[in-house]
Amino acid sequence: MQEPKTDREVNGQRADGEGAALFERRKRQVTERYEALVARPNERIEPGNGIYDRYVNPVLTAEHAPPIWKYDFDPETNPYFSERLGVGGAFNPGAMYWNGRYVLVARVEGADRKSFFAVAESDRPTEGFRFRDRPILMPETEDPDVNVYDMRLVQHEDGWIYGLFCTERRDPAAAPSDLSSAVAQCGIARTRDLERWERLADLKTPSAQQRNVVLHPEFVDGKYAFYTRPQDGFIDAGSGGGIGWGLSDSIENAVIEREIIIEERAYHTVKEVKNGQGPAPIKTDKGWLHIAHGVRGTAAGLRYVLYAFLSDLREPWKVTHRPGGHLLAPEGIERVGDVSNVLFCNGATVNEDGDIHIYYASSDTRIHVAATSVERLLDYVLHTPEDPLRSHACVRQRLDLIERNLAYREAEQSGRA
Ligand code: M1P
Repeated sequence: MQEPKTDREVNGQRADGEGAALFERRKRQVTERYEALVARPNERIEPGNGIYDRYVNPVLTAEHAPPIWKYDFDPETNPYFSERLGVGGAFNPGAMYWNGRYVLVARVEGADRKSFFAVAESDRPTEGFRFRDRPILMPETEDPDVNVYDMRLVQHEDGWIYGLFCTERRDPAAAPSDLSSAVAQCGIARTRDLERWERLADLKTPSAQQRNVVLHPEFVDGKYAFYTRPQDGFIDAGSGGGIGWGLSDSIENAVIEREIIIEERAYHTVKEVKNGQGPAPIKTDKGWLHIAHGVRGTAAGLRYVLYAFLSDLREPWKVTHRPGGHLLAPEGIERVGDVSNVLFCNGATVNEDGDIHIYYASSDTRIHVAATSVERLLDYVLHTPEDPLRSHACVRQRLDLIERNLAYREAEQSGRA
């Protein structure tokens, strides 16, 4: 059968079956392309930097959204097999190693700019992620969210899996002509199976707005403990000096009365403008391993990188090691997307072998993975020197490394090493 070439042909020929041929052809092409993408193997990029290994392909993108989320599969109502509900991005996922599988709860963004959450899983950490058939229909509170995003998944010692996320609503104090001002707060939901979610009250804190709030996985002094990121406005952290910490008696109606800053912003560093806790910290015998994002201003706009730090095992609000500079910064294609020059991470997994997979998103568009281990990240945070905050001191720090290497090389050459 000859395939119709023009829209008029399709409309005119639907009755004799040629329009149906075009529908079937497009459906087949779209489905095959989707299945090939989901099955695509991934490859480690060698030699890496010794701290972690990047992978060639993103693990989850807008194209991983199943065709049934986007297309109407009925030829009567969709003769061209056209997209009806587009998807523009899949990024900033919460992550969890759960029952031997790698689980991501991605922030999926529709073409209408609204984000929603969806579970994607694989039995391999670096490839094979497939979304479940249905995204999460997150229950609302009495004050409905306009937008929800950036879930931090935490398996808490109380037995629940919590999802803490940003809930965004229009600023009720905004003038009628101001259609941009928003208020960000922390939404809280819990589940046992990632299917049925119970929505709890939004977190209350002394700060005007909150984003990047993370639940600590263990009780502290018998209370629920939170990493916060107080901010004056929706974008501007303002007097919100960095990553905060607070305790709440209850999780059903979580209230932080006293919020302290435990990880401050600092002039001329990667966290000059703002910062935020990434995933829940990873417990190790040397302390809690944290991955965070730091933001600085440039002539080209904000630049988001990831950095790491270690906090005390018994007093997790006390930071003990602050390696200088970034852990991961946008490279190559990662630098380009809906909001360019951004790496963001709110999900990492640890398996029974101590392998860590950092699921980071680039430029608010797609999700990548970096593979490392508890040992390697601990080595990084324990042995990377702090940012000495001045060029002169940075050169001294580097000269110290160079001198030790030159001495080592000399010893090696003379057979003493
Ligand atoms: O666009 C970059 C990031 O901006 C926000 O992060 P922060 O509150 O730290 O500025 C969030 O909206 C995040 O989702 C986004 O990736």
